[in-house]
Amino acid sequence: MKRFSAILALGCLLLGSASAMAQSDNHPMVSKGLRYLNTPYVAHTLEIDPANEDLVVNCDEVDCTTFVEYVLAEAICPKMANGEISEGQFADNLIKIRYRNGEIKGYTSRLHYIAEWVNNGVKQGMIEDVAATNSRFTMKTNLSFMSSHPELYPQLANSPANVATMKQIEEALNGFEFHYVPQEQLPNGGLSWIKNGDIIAITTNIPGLDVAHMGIAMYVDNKLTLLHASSVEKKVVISTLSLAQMLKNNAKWTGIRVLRMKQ
Ligand code: 2YP
Repeated sequence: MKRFSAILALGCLLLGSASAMAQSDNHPMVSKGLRYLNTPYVAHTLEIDPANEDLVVNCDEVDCTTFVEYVLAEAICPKMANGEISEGQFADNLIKIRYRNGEIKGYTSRLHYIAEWVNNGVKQGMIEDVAATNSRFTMKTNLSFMSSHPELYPQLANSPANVATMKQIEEALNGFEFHYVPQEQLPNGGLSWIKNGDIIAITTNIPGLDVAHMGIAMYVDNKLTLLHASSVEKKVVISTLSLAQMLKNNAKWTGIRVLRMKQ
């Protein structure tokens, strides 16, 4: 396992102890996710060294995806006798979550598209696709966003080879159906089979993209809300709007995929 900044990883785990008392009765994804409340939203924290893809652990600045990844990596850690979790286990989980088959082999080995992030997580036995077994609605993958917008990604803008590899990855991922809940099928009160702590991936009509945002399902006063790193509020928040209302308010958001960590 490639070394990473142990201090930062330790920070992730210490964050846990800061307010472990709060919400201790909640699902681990919620109780550990709540510890990130008010953590600043910062994009591109994984793009530290475009020439050298290595594990980045930075729980002090998160985007929607890294927030879910850090919480999941911690939530699936077995607890040690003293209730702590090991830094090495956290890092190993994070590599399994973030990289294809748990192997860091350059920028394109990172699971950039959530369609593949989900497939990998299911294959590695870390998550299950609960929308697949509870919703009859499906979408088909049609991914091309990264290879058609290389200028948005430093590791693509300067590397035709990486763009070509991303194109191959996109082609391999395309044409597959996945289950989701269309926006108009999601009530403010959520659905009986969507539980606290479920991972929500918000589907999109942006050409070439499958998912545009992620977060953690959290019922508040019988309303299904989203615990997420908000690029609008620039920090981790519990949405004041219901998830259903958030979808209605964003013309680019079409529905949700629902994943669940395996305990
Ligand atoms: C991902 O974007 C990136 C990964 O490269 C990156 O842009 C793509 C296709 N993938 O490793 C990862 C972590 O930084 O972010 C996410 C992005 O959501 C942002 C982060 C957000 O809402 O905070 C994932 O893909 C989740 O939804 C999409 C969204 N990307 C775009 O909308 C282009």
